[in-house]
Amino acid sequence: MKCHGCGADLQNLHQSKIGYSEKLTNQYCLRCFKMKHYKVVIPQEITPAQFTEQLASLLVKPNELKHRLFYYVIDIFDIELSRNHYLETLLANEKVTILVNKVDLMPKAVKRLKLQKYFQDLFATSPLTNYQVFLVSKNNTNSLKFLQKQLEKQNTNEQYFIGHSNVGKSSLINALLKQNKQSENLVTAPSFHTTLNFLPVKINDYLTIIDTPGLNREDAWNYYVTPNDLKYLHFQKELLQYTYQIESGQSLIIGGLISVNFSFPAEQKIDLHYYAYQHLDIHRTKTNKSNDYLQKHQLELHPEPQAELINNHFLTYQPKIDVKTKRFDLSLGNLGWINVPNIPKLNITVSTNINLPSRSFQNLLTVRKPLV
Ligand SMILES: Nc1nc2c(ncn2[C@@H]2O[C@H](COP(=O)(O)OP(=O)(O)OP(=O)(O)O)[C@@H](O)[C@H]2O)c(=O)[nH]1
Ligand SMILES: [Mg+2]
Repeated sequence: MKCHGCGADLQNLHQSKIGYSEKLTNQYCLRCFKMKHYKVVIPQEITPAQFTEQLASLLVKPNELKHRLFYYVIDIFDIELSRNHYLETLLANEKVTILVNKVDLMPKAVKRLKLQKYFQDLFATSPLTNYQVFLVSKNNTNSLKFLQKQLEKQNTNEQYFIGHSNVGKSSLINALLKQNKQSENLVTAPSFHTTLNFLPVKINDYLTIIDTPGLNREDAWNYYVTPNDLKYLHFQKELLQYTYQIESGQSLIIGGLISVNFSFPAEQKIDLHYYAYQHLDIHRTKTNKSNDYLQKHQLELHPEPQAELINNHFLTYQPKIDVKTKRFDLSLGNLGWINVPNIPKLNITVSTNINLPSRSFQNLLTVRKPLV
């Protein structure tokens, strides 16, 4: 028997291992039962490499007799970090539907067609050769109806929802269950590695979808914030656009995590648009005071870093502005993104006193063409 929440094989021998349940006839393992009913985050001892292997072995062994389809889910609020380039290489010759999830977070004024084109272009430089893009959200009925139609058209029970952990694979399948008046069995959470095994889910008489464990994310803000503040990284409210007129030598401090510092030839001010969660703490200060401010207040700001990860020294990274568009986005993963004018001699640095590998810090910051 598999747990209906996470797909793990139920076992009643080892309480600390995956799939433990007192009775093998239970619908849920103990972990899922607690996560579902008490909304607590329960990390599970897992070896994420196994998930990748499991998925890789499925992908490298093409079964010509079977008609398999892959739905590669990414998170519109965390585009760069929710992509998995290894997975894209494995999928290169498969027919792939890219589900750009969580579009409910985008401001209503943003044209859906424009977003569609953005992702179509973005994936043109990926290894994928046969793909289509759908914009979806567990909170958007129209997108779910459209998705269900597409899924039902395929005459196969081998349709896999795959991708990184936390992009919302199980949430989308739950939303399809709800649309079909079934109970939303799958367990979902703002923490990583909720689904632990492949799990076929019957949506209706014509449609079964296979949920899969999310691939491991090497770099994510989730690893550095207090568990209680994961809600600042995963939320259900439309993003707000904050506009700042910034002078050279000013910084924006974001949560208790980073300071983004701007410098450019004096005299002028620049307009920045920050797209962020409405409850995120953003504070403007002079760059020469920003480190002091962060150190002094960081345990009062949200998202709050884990206290034991705070260092005495600051790590600074200067993202390379390598796009030619008039404006660009400095994407900060699921802390949102700052839309900046691409003026000559603009210098942006980002500092943190969180103890994180400098490679990870770089990966958490991306310069890209403007999303909106
Ligand atoms: N705003 C918004 N949040 C979403 C959406 N879909 C999922 N989420 C949130 O994203 C987080 C992760 O969702 P899950 O469904 O558990 O993600 P998953 O891909 O199944 O993760 P794993 O099981 O670890 O692979 C949860 O906090 C969800 O509430 C969406 O369409 N919109
Ligand atoms: Mg899941």
